[in-house]
Amino acid sequence: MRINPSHAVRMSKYFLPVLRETPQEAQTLSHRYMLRAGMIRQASAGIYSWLPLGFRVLKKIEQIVREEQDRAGAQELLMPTIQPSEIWKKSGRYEDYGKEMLRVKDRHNREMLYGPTNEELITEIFGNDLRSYRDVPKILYHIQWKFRDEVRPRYGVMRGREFYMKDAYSFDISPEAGRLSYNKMFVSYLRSFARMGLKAIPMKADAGPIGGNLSHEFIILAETGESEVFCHSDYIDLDALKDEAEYDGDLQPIIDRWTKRYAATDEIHDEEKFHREVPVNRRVCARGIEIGHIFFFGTKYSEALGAIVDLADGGEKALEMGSYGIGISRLVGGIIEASHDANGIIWPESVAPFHVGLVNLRQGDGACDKVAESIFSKVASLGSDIIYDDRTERAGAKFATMDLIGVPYQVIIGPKVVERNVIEVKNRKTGKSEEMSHDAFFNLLKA
Ligand code: P5A
Repeated sequence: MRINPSHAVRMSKYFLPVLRETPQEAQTLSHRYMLRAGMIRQASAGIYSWLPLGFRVLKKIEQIVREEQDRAGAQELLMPTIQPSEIWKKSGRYEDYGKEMLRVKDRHNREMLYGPTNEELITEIFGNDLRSYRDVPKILYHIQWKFRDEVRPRYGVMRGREFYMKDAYSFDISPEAGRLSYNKMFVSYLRSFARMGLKAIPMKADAGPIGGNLSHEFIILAETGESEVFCHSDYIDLDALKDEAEYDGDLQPIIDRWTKRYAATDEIHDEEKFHREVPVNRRVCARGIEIGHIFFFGTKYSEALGAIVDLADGGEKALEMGSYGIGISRLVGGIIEASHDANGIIWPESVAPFHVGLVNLRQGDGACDKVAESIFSKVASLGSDIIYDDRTERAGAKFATMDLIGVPYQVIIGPKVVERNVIEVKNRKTGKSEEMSHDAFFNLLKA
């Protein structure tokens, strides 16, 4: 389900409303850069429109999450944003959710709500067509907008009222089987975040209003994070989990290894324990952003909403369930917090809106235009996403825009390089420029 095989756009025609001034209303760096780079615009407090550049990043993150969910054996479906109140009354959460829940009435005066999460609805859907123990295990997920009327929406998309979430739900016959599903999601989270270039630290967490007694948060460290994190410095420096996980094998050793690495972070919120147990020169007090949260809560919803199966021996059993969330829209801000410099965003290649930014320093010059056009179409034909700055702007303004929007490779065309039949390629991350032949660059892209 790729959005586009290759996306090739000309900046002169692209809707990219870049701001020169720093917007006053934004308190965090990611929020400022997202506004300045023309990625989002606020519609109302905590509610944003996603402009073309921001939308592309959102969709790339979504696709990584989707691929890793599918790989773990989860099945995608799509539930609506609007839900009936009845199922929430059955689970007892209609009152519990209080003012955070956006309640609406339809024309028949029926109570509806904009879903803040989907435990009730998925349990009802799955439960209605459930017959026997042979119908499980299953993990179902969707990627859908949520609404929570947060008291203090802030930091742009990081704590929004309307936000985009991947939420998965597991159904199993026993707590032990449920734990296997939990482990699959745990590993798929490690893989998803690693693919986005993030160091996500899993830590034990409170289940809060979702319920249950087994829960982990996935945290990335950032100055503007909302949670306080205390941990041992040895546990921060992780290398990404790459291809070691096979979902049909036993995942528990992988999880144990990861959580053991973070043994100190298991109680990461516990400041006292931290001061008692971690040596002074190993103490890291940091702030973190919660990008994912997983829960195992047993039969809380299956009992209330009737997700009950017949057993082989004639008995009945309410299914054991877990739920697993990733903040897709929050991740856009989170990745920027983790990867930027004073000039703007530095996108990891896997989520970059464009791989290549083509800068023509002499727009209108026949030779330069010709070379730029040929690179533009060649890059597109190789399947890479490219944005071509074909405006008649000053060089300085063009460079500033490319740096701000964070495109990993900038290809710079000017009379001097054109004469020598080479191109200049700047790596956004290292800031280093290099001259190379056209073919050398195309090979780099192919690799
Ligand atoms: C798990 C999936 C749940 O809602 N039910 C379904 C469970 N968990 S959660 O922790 O409350 O949310 C999951 C993730 O969603 C992101 N998130 C938000 N992102 C932006 N703005 C918000 N206001 C917001 N609230 C939650 C977080 O990444 C969280 O980990």
